[in-house]
Amino acid sequence: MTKPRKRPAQDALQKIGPAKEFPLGGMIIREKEPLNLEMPFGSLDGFITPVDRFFVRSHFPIPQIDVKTWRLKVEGEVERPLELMLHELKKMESHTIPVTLECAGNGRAFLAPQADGAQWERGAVSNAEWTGVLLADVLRLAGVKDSVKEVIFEGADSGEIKEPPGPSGKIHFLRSMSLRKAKENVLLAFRMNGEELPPAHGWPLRVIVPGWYGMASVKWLTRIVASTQPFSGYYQTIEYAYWEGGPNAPTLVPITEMQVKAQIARPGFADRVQSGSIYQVSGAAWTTSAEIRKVEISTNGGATWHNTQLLGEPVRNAWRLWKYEWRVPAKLGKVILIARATDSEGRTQPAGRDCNRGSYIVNHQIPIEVEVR
Ligand SMILES: Nc1nc2c(c(=O)[nH]1)N[C@H]1C(S)=C(S)[C@@H](COP(=O)(O)O)O[C@H]1N2
Ligand SMILES: [Mo]
Repeated sequence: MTKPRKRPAQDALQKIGPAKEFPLGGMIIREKEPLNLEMPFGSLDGFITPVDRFFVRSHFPIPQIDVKTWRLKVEGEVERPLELMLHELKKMESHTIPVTLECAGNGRAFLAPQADGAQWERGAVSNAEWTGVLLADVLRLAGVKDSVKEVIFEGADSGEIKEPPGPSGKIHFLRSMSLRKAKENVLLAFRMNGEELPPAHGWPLRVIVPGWYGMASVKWLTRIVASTQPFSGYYQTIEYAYWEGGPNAPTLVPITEMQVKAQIARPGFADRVQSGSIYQVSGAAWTTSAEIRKVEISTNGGATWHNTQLLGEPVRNAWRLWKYEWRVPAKLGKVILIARATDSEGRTQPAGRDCNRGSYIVNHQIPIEVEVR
């Protein structure tokens, strides 16, 4: 019997090594080293994004990890510091949950004036089913002390920050969250869509923070530190933070929760649609710790809106697919489509951009212009 051939893009994600060896079929390549791949969002065809189409966001090269020597360290203000091996984690009670990850820079390419950073369009968002252990269970094993305020996560990947202001020398990718959030629903995942976690997505172990932008879901996890102090590392302040007005002056706040958003998958920018036909407009919508209540669509640039049909069942912190049967006008010319989502907390996607968000959290309504012909 011949071995089934894997699809090329999947092979790419399974390999560790110089990115130039990767066949990157099907994905939009934003950067090869470090590897940054965008999901072709127009290919959205189901609730779960296949591993070979799930976007990849990395700041440093994929680290080489030997699972025999790899350990998850849990240290800092804990009663019992731990060094866990992968098979020990796999013996603990496991949980499987679908979670949508969106990079906080998704949609950056639509900002004007143009913002610095990877020019993500619609595809730095994907949805997978993650399997792992609850962070809360690991923290309980270690015995977190009462004085602890934050939990810090460190990835094995490292590199130099070339653009100022950054510290000199190599740094790792670290992020933190409050102890309260850490005990909520955070997963330490070793499987993705039922497969072994691929190297590009954090093998052998990654954090999955449901409802938060992707940067919180630290990949290639090696260390968890329980701390009594707020953490203000590079990826928590200089990057992945925004300005929020305060009583005295605006202060830098780390990015956390995803904001309500709908994206149109089809049609795409500058697509041609047949005059007088029925076109099935489709896409996905997501929010944080709530359900998507409605997704509306305008086919006349925002003048009037129609409800779309929400598909499947609501799943917290995973996207909801939607569709709309559009009676394409007979008149030829350009048409502007806009989608907007509202969640069960009454939050609606804003029409305009909030400038305090810098080059992150792009959730305002994005018009898609198509041509009727
Ligand atoms: N160790 C480590 N974890 C990381 C990153 C990274 O560069 N290094 N990138 C973060 C960012 S910005 C995002 S959006 C998600 C992307 O996860 P994915 O590549 O599995 O899609 O991983 C996060 N975790
Ligand atoms: Mo990100």
